[in-house]
Amino acid sequence: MKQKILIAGAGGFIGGHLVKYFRDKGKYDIVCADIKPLEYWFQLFDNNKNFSLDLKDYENCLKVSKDIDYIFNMACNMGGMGFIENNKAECMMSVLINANLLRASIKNKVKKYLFSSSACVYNSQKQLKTFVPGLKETDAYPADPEDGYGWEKLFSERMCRHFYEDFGLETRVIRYHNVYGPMGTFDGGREKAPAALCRKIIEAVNKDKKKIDVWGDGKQTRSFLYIDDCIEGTLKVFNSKFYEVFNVGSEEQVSINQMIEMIEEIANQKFEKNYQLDKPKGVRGRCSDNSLIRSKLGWDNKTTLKEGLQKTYKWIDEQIKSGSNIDKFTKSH
Ligand code: GKE
Repeated sequence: MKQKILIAGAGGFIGGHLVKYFRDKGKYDIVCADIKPLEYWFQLFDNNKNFSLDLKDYENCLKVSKDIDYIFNMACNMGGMGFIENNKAECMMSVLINANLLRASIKNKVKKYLFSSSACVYNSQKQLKTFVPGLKETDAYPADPEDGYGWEKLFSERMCRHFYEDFGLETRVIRYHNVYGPMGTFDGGREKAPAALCRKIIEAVNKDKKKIDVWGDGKQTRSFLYIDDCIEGTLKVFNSKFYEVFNVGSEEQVSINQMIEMIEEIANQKFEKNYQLDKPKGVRGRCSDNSLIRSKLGWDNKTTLKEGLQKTYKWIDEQIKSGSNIDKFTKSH
């Protein structure tokens, strides 16, 4: 009997890559679920069971988790700063997905459940300066996370812990730090900084423009995790024996200006910057500290930001040039 895996949020960025990973292994029955209509899924494979439905609904959670061994819950209503800052209530509604999938996991005797949390749970007071020390897992408390989205993630992390302690469900929790790469959104309002800035520079090159828009003053910092490293880290945590939370991120902290310089090198062209101080900026500085996952699981980020940006830039450039089928990556669904 093949093991049966449910990927919730299979139509999204990390979910789509996870589906591909398991499909390439060839030894699993894969059930995929996402609220988006199938034509908008970033990666769609015919030989899986694909459900377009709303996992905020308990009955739908029961349906897709029937006879499932393992759940990867990547489903949530999210995006980059431009989305989460302006859609706090929508972001918080994702708590229903996690609550109902956890309940259904108990009912359907699921063996293990992974929840995708975020660096947005970290205490904002630790992220007031540029180039902050890396955030350790303990830095989420005392709680003062990103408003809306971050509170939902922190609450759902906590629910996973108590479903383990009270009901014995094996839960795993990962705090992802700004994951980027090919097959993700790059326009339309949900895009994050790496894809957005690659797209802006590609468009400037194509239209022979000399200036690009940048949100904030460009001095704010982040660390960005390439999707291949993200998938590897996800599997490490999932297959481990630990139900405590782990960072899965990069320790390569850069300012947005430094990231733009890397993209300019890839494009082989420099641009003037129009700094838009009224746009969503989020925290001033953020970076992962990987000490815990390095020491307990032997995982670390491998891809440099420059390497990851090269691949992302190339992919976005190809999408824009071909122009076919790009609605799903450029419109907010
Ligand atoms: N999205 C975007 N688009 N951000 C830009 C742009 C642009 O054109 N230009 C500059 N930025 C700046 C933003 O103002 C912000 O300060 C920084 O880049 C990073 O923005 P982001 O990639 O949209 O998102 P954040 O890192 O602030 O937050 C994200 O964190 C993740 C976890 O680390 C969240 O939106 C979640 O997507 C996620 O949980």
